[in-house]
Amino acid sequence: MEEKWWQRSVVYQIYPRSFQDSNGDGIGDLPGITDRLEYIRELGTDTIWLSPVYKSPNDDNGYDISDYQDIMEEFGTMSDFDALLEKAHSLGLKIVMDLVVNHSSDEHRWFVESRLSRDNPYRDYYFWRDGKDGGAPNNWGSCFGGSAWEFDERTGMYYLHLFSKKQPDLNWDNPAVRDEIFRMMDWWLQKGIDGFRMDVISLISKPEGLPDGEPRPNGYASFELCANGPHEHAYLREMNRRVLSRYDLLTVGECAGVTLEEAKSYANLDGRELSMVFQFEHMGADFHPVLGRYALQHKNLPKLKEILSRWQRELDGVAWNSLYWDNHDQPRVVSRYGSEKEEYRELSAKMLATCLHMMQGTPYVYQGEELGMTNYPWTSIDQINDIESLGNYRDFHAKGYMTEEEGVTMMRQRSRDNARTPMQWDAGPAAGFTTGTPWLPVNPNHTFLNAAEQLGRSDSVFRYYQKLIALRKELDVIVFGRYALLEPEHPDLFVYTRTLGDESLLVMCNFSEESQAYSIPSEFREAETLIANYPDPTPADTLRPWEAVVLRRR
Ligand code: TEU
Ligand code: CA
Repeated sequence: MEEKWWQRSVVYQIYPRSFQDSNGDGIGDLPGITDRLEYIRELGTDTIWLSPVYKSPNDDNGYDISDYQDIMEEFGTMSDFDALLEKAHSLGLKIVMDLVVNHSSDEHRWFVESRLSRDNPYRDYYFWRDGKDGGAPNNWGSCFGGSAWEFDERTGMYYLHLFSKKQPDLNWDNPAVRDEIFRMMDWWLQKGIDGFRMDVISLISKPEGLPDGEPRPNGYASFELCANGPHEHAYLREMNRRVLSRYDLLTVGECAGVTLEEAKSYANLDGRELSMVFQFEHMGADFHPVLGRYALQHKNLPKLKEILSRWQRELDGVAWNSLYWDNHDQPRVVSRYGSEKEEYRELSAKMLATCLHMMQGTPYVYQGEELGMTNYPWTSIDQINDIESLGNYRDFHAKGYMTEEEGVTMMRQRSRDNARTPMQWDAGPAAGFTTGTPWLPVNPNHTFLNAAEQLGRSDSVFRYYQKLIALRKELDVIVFGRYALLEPEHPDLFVYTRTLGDESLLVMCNFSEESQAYSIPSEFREAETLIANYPDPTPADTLRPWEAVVLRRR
């Protein structure tokens, strides 16, 4: 199988609202991104995933699109986008757009038409159903809390929204919807973009008859019961046949509820569907068994290792992994699995980066992750913008699962807003993100945790990510080597090997603040150090707090 360009890529994810403001309104925008492209290239990442920049009322910060072929007012104009794309390509950077087609905004013209009457030509672009027993058509819950159905007075029916009520689900079973979406995708590809990240693409084929599901503690069935539906792969293969296969793209499906078995279809190396998927199993390793993500949980490293190792082993040679800790929906990994203590923050950030970037798959670096940015020290629920955090807190508070004080602690540990505070460019006001008032507060630690300071320091987290990314470009063993986990039960050490022909790597990561005894396997005792997060050589039988070492044997 010949190598695909995206198998050696490292992708940089930008959440435009929080990346760089260029006109002082406190909101990031396209010209701001264009001004920062050299920074992204210097890191060594070669592809940018742009979270949505299309017209949107911003009920879910752009993941509710009202016009797929126009740019959101606050972010600029289509000519700003064209300038960004042109400069990115001139710098050798590719642009992957965020395709949000499981749902549109309720302000999209299709939905404005659809809700006008039961016999409107656009009625079946969405899911409209009569109520049942005086309530919603079934017991499905929105990912953002509450029911997944909204009653619409005008025609006396309910419409489906797995996310917010301003994000009605599109009916992919309607061929007219697929035609519209494939035409729009091709319009963007004709402009020269280099791929798509596909939002909740695993949910587009709903179960036949929309049956009730197993209720969770909040009384509703999980939206994830829609994952991997009856026509899922047929629709993706149709998309591939009619659009994707005509270009050389990176396509990554964000697949809530995807299983390893399903991923072997979604991300199969035969190229019939997508290049890769974002799976969520490893993100769930620290979830509360009952309250899920939005509850305080403790890390369980053996569980995390088992999940990641299973995906590494079972996709090898069959399909392709994405590799991520952070994105705009996740709390910052340094706060989640590393240490915020100043003496350990950078060490743990480099350790976490090493653990991920030495695996097989395409790594994603989320804006600020390359600096070791941390969660925000929220003090009140009122500071929170995120519709998902607020909706889930509201449900749990109403059910008595969570006091307001516990809610604030939960936000500090779990809220998506932890990833959405402004990018920390320098120590100045608003961290150089804006000359105005930022839409979300800047983390106070920007006075010492910022890009300007790290660009000027050879042992910074930024410079460490730069080395990791350069190694992937250089070494086939990182891109294609076979993965094997060592010490599966160790509660604090994550140790694995990668092997390709006569060459092998030993990756040792200490996920704890304590020194851990570990004897380097004899075959690696004379091996060279490929990269390490401590300046001096690692002891032969100990891993120091948050230590990461990669040994290479040829
Ligand atoms: O996220 C899909 C999704 O499943 C999210 O609910 C995510 O898993 C969750 O936030 C983690 O707890 C995508 C986008 O990434 C997210 O920003 C949008 O809010 C959502 O779809 C709806 O478009
Ligand atoms: Ca702006």
